[in-house]
Amino acid sequence: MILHVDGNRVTRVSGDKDHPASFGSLCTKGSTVHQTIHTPDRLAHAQRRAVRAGGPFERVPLDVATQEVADRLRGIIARHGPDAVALYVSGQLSTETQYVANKLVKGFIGTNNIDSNSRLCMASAASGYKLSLGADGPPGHYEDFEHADGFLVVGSNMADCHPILYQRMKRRMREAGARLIVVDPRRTATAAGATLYLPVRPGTDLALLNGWLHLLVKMGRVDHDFIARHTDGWDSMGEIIDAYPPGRVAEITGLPVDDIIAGAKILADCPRWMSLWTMGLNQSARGTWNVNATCNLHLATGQICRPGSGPFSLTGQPNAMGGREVGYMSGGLPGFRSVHLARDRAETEALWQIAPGTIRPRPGPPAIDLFHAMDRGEIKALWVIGSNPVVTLPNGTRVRRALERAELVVVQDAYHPTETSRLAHILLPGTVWAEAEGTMTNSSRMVTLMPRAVPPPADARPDWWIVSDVARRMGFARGFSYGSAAEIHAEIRAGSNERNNHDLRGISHARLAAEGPLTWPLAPAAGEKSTLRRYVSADGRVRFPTESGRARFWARPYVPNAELPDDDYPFVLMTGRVAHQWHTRTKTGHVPSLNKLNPGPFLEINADDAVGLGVGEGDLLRVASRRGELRLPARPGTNIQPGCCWAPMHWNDLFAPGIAVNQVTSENACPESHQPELKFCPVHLERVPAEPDAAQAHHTLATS
Ligand SMILES: Nc1nc2c(c(=O)[nH]1)N[C@H]1C(S)=C(S)[C@@H](COP(=O)(O)OP(=O)(O)OC[C@H]3O[C@@H](n4cnc5c(=O)[nH]c(N)nc54)[C@H](O)[C@@H]3O)O[C@H]1N2
Ligand SMILES: Nc1nc2c(c(=O)[nH]1)N[C@H]1C(S)=C(S)[C@@H](COP(=O)(O)OP(=O)(O)OC[C@H]3O[C@@H](n4cnc5c(=O)[nH]c(N)nc54)[C@H](O)[C@@H]3O)O[C@H]1N2
Ligand SMILES: [Mo]
Repeated sequence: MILHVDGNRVTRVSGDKDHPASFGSLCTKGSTVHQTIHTPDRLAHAQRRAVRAGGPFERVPLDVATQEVADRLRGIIARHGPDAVALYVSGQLSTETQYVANKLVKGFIGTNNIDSNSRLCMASAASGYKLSLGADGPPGHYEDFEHADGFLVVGSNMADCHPILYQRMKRRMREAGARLIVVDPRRTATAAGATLYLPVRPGTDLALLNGWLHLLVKMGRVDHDFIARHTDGWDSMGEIIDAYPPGRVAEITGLPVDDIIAGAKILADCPRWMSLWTMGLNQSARGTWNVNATCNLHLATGQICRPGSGPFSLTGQPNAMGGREVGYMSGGLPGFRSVHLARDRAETEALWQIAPGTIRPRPGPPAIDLFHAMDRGEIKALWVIGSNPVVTLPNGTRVRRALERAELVVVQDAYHPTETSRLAHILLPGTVWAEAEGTMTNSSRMVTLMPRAVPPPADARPDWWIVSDVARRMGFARGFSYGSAAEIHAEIRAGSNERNNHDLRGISHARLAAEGPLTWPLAPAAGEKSTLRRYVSADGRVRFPTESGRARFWARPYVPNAELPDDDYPFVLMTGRVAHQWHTRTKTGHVPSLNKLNPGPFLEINADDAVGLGVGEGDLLRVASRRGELRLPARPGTNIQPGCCWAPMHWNDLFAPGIAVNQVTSENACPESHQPELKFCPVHLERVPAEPDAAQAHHTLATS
């Protein structure tokens, strides 16, 4: 992206034709992003308040605020131990910020209480990849889009959420006749362009994926040579393969037998195909299993480790990959290392120059449990950086209560108010991406250096700088005396981990500034080229980063969702995104052209169900689950199957009261990844009279 700057302001942005991932394309949110930098609600100063419940914030100098944060954290640690403190961070921060936050918590405070919003997003992909292939991260590259003959898109609305990649896929379909299968309970904009669209029942993808394995075996499309040379566990798959004939899969998924077979035929006929998925698979109580079952299909057919193939999870947030690399979830350490492994802990202790045995061997609580521990009073201080958990974690009432009970809540954001910053004691003013130097990594392992284009407003400072400043004031000057993001990056580079194929040695800020984006693994030698496919060497040898060097099959049966619809809660609510809004709208809420395109909340329901409920377009529906309720205007239509409804996650308490979808969602989570089931929530629907307040919801954020 190229920024056009006039004085201290970004006045316009345009696509960068030379960028090797976007080739100059921008989506609507990208082309308007300059309108989100200089807004009236930018948090430009630190603020604090003594009495939290409704008390006023007062502006304080940044060094007074960071000193107070340091002192109060130290006080809480002295009284209650390090496990009384927690950080909750974000895939929207630079890798350098994610790295120093993790280092402060796991290396210096001495707890593993740090988790990130990736827990709600990519955790299942991460744990699924680790189990199936040996390491986190997609094995292939965006370049594979230009070699594939087929695309299997499961639980991903790419047209709205990854529009640039969607265009890339459509081009391949136009130019090379590539075919597209879309599996989604809603006929989305992505489904509209499909060769074959499969309106699966929510939560039943595992049966379909296993059913396709069954059919591919029957069709003789299994690559026995690849299985024998590069995988373990095929012997254990017999029962699963036998158990999912098309008739049974049809019963579970609600799909016609012929369509299930047609899907298998497309996969069987395509010489090279990739699978692409996002939250429809990850945000499930069986998220990890969904990912394993997807990998099984690729391993069984040898559709991996060669151009145009492979399982490819599309990353949600701009830098969730960077965060996964530096281990910013509760069990991670830099270089895709893990707190579970003694060798990984020892290497990280050496990198951080701290005493052997400092890093604790047990992961801290994953996001949902972290807020439970706060609710129980065990965690007393929380520092949130770049996230809005009050409205993005499931069962929001409980999250809010946990924050209200905490002794200290610090929120480091670029805007105020947000639903979360309203509950803080201390606000720290972070920068947005155009105001600070730092790197981000995309799903293709391509690292881009974001230069500083404009100075931050008033007291706002780069997030890595604020974290390091608090760390120094806590007494950890030795580990946090960084003068620049480049210095932090040099340390990250020193933590490269070749066992996980994570080689950053050829990547530095200087080289990124001179040459543009670079892809890891990249060895330091001059002229060295990055490997596009991770587990294949230049001479074509395949080796997965497991003990045996082989990938692994996992038999993953279909299991029904934990909380199923019943007489009291007969509908299934799914939640997600629309094309022109971003998450909780702290940025997109400022852009009139985007708000014109997607002006407000709604509940999509099937037209026949709307008749049964007696509602028409815009009529208000009460949506109640076992945990809470909200009110949304109905949008009847035929794109969603009967018995299901769908609401966007974007409009929350700041827009209008009683509309935040996570008031009703459940905390049921995948046992392996701890990612919650945000895509499946049984609800009761009922027509209620229109409320004047809700109808007149304000379209811009309040600034008090
Ligand atoms: N416009 C826009 N783009 C974004 C974002 C944004 O906020 N706005 N956020 C970014 C982030 S962080 C993320 S994680 C991605 C998310 O990108 P996506 O995952 O593509 O978006 P979602 O709308 O969350 O969900 C995708 C689809 O999953 C389907 N689904 C629900 N349940 C099931 C199921 O059981 N099986 C299957 N197969 N499908 C199911 C839904 O109908 C929905 O169409 O988007 C990124 N891009
Ligand atoms: N029901 C339901 N809930 C969901 C989902 C769903 O599909 N359905 N999706 C989940 C997913 S995939 C995700 S990724 C999460 C997202 O959840 P969140 O991360 O909580 O949502 P955001 O609105 O992106 O919050 C980011 C915050 O960081 C601030 N910010 C932005 N840039 C910067 C910066 O550079 N520095 C600092 N300090 N702050 C910054 C923004 O102003 C905003 O307040 O939501 C999850 N919740
Ligand atoms: Mo996400």
